[in-house]
Amino acid sequence: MRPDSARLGSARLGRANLDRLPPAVRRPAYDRSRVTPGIVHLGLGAFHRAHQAVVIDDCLAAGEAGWGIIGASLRSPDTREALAPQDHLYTLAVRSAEGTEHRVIGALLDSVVARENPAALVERMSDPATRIVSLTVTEKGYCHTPQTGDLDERHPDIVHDLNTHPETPRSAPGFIVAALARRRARGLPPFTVLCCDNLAANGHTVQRIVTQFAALRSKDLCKWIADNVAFPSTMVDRIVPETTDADREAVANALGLRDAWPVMTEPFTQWVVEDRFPAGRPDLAAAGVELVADVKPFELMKLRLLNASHSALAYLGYLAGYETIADTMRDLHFARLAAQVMEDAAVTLTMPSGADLAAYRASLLKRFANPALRHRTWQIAMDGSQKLPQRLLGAMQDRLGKNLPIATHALAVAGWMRYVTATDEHGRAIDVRDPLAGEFAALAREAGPVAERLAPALLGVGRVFGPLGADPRLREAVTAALGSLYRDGARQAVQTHVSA
Ligand code: CS2
Repeated sequence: MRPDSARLGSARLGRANLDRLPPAVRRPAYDRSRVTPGIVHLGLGAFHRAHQAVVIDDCLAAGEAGWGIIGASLRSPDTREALAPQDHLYTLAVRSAEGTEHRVIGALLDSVVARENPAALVERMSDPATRIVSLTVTEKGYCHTPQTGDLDERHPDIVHDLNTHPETPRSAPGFIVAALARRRARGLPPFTVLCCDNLAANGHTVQRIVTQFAALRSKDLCKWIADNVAFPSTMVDRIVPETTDADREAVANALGLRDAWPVMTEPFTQWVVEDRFPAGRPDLAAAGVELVADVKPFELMKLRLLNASHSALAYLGYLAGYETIADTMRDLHFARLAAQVMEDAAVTLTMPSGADLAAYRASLLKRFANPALRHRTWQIAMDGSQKLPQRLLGAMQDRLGKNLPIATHALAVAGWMRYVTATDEHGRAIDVRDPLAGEFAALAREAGPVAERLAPALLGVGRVFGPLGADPRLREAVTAALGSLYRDGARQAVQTHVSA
């Protein structure tokens, strides 16, 4: 037993002991027993709990008692097991150089594990009270090809859901279509589908995936969905590192109670949403959400400035031996590289009206450098095959269209290539997490550590690069950058690049 747990005993955060919390800890400012569910959220990870659920907590505090959240984990029971014994209450710890603020969130009312009981989730989504189904299932959770935005009909979960288990699915598109079909059969209006993942044009993309899936089940259902279901696009932004045991200890010390799964985040939070909710919505604007007619400029700004430079720092920083983004940013050459990725991407963007590019970029650099946030480069490096197109490749294509150089983005892509070889600069294994990791490792084995062979081999993976992979200018730039990584190592290659 750790000394802290001994001191704190086994008292666990829960409904019964909310008033034992120290005064500095904020708690739900409403009567939770009066709150009823209005939202089903798919993908009950830390990101949702540190972002949308906090906004909903504010809405509940403003008296909108009909918008509580039922959270669904698609696969793992871990979150339910951590949160059910504490009445689904959990702590949000907001960290900055100035210190940590703690707040207990009450918006999550219950949770389900889809894999254990898919029928119960479909039924919950089909309940007349469910008016919004929101999602944070990560890029790969949509079972699509990021390069084209189309449903991947050969994805094992899609095959499972379509061919044999339409009523007890596994995939996010499978659940949405099963529940919409049931609502239609019962004469109920549909819910609004609210994608909160970092996909390009996320609402449109999910609409396309869902209607493609539905078309494979029934033409009529597909038409009903196309005519009746709203898929507003959203831009969500808050940095949420994985919770560690050290974080749990720190939160337990601040609360005087144990919380099995608190979430750690930064002070910054932003949510921009297209205002299309035919089935109703809480007063999101009163909770600080920006409701707009078109999210696209916000989305592109975030993907190409924040997420692109995040990925560049993650791959190259990891290779250089930095554990976190803040560590990477302390190396001024890497900080300059992040600024350069943003600068090069900026010329491909139409900024949202009213947005101040210089201030936005400065705030990103400051957020990345937040010393109190231990955001691991390894965490962000995950699932690159699903992230590269919307973060880096779109901007490269646009720059090539304007005959502008792409060396900075090429270095980031080369960093990804070097990373997915699964062996670091000291010959140690890298734990590469990516649905295509096996394919990348096989290509890397075949090519060997030779930029001229490895770069074209990986650029030939059509599901990631599409036709852009065949562009000779891209091939040349990426091969040169990968060559510098093999020759000099990531630290030196970044320094040389930013000093040129
Ligand atoms: C990160 C994002 O893990 C990643 O790929 O780039 O999760 C990033 O932290 C969020 O999009 C910030 O809003």
